[in-house]
Amino acid sequence: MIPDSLICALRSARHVVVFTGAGVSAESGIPTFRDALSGLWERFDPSELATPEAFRRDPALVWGWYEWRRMQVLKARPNPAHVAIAELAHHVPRLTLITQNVDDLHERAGSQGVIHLHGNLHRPRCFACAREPAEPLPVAEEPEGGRRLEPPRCSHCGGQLRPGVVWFGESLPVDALNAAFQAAGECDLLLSVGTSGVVYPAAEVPHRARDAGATVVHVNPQGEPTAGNREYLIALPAGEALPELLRAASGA
Ligand code: BV8
Ligand code: ZN
Repeated sequence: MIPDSLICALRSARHVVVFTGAGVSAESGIPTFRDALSGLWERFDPSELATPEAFRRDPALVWGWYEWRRMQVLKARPNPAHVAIAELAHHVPRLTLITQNVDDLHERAGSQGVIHLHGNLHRPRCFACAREPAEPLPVAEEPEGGRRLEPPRCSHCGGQLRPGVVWFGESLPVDALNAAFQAAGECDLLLSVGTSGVVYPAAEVPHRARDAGATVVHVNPQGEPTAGNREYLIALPAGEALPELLRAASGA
């Protein structure tokens, strides 16, 4: 299933980058970014709901969506893909994990130093003064399909809390993006796992690795056939493909 040339590239790589999107969490039961709009939010397009304008217009609708997603994450568990990625770090000289996801399943699988390009669900902050709440937020038991929820107030200035994610039209955290581009530019091999590659500038990461001469592997059941002799497509779910790639890298 994994071509010999790719096994060879995996075993000789000095620096591997793993770049993940919502597909890596799909087998944990977390809907992919496009599928996250069901229930109360099924009539919305993510790029109109995941925006500061949507939050200003209807904070309870947007906060309710993120709390519903946060509750789903808290109920979910890392799947074999998250676990294999965490284990892979012990079988290659250097591994940089970059994710577009706002869940913490990579960390819960044991990955360290995860670069979150789009923030994370567990770090809400005040929309007005940007301070984070002193206490972690309680988790409301969400009804099926979710509901509107008034955002809590900032204990410092009384402003509304917002999710700690990067919305459309907002800049990515500069340090995270620079670290991601730096790693992409110097790696020998990049595994792109479960992303549709449509949102920029994050989607540039695999392109920079390819342009810098790295081998690029796309793990995606609906992936596009690849061109070039250093690009591979493994059209399997991440939960199957990553343990295979780990076995190939570790020589097991
Ligand atoms: C910025 C956090 C400006 C929030 C997210 C026109 C052209 C180009 C760009 C633009 C444009 N108009 C506007 C833009 C910019 C815009 C953009 O790229 N828009 C897109 C829609 C065209 N980008 C931005 O606004 C960014 N900011 O540009 O700032 C700026 C510049 C300077 C100064 C000031 C401002 C900010 C974008 C960040 C948005 N936030 N997430 C939240 O989570 O709610 S994006 C979100 O969608 C994800 O984080 C991810 O990045 C993206 C796509 O999601 P994926 O992870 O790829 O998931 P998806 O569902 O799409 O696909 C899942 C894949 O998995 C599928 O391919 C599927 O086949 C596969 N899969 C399914 N199951 C499995 C699987 N794979 C493996 N195993 C399985 N089991
Ligand atoms: Zn505040």
